[in-house]
Amino acid sequence: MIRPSMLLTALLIAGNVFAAGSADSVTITDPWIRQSPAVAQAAGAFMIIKNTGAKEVKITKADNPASKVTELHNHFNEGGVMKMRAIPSLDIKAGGEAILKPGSLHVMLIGLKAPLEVGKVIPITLTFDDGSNKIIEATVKPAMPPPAAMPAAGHEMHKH
Ligand SMILES: [Cu+2]
Repeated sequence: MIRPSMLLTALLIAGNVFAAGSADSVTITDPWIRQSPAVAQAAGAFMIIKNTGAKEVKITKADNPASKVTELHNHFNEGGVMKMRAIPSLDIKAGGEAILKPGSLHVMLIGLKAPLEVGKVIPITLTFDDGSNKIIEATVKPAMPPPAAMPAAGHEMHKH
C-alpha cells in the first residue's frame, strides 16, 4: 500500500528534478544599481553571479520594471577608448563566476521611467538560455559615497 506521505515525497523529488534549470545553479550576491544623475536616462546594475552547477550557464536576457529597455553590457577597448556595448549572452563556466562591476560587465537599464532614488529596490529578472529565470532585488546606491561617509577631520584633530 502506498501511503499519501510516500506519494508526496515522490512528487517532490520528481518536481525538483524537472524544475532544475540553470537558474537553480547560480547564486547572486550584492546586487545594486548605481544611481545616475537625474538627467541621465540610463543606469548600470552590478552583482556577482556564481555558477555552482556542473555545466556552463548562459544568461541571454535581463528585464526590469524601472526602465523601458534592459540589456546585458560589457566594456571593450576600441583603439584605446573604453566603450560599452550590448552582448548576446553572459556565459559563466561551471564553478566559475561573473563579476558585474562599473567599467566591466553590467546590466544596463535604458530609458528610465523615473529618476532612481537611493535605497529603492528594483527587481531584475535574469533569463537563461534554457528558459529558466531568476529574479533578484537590486538596491539603488549613490554613485559617489555621501559626504557623511568621509572621515570627519575636524573633530578628530589634535591641537598642538
Ligand atoms: Cu552599459
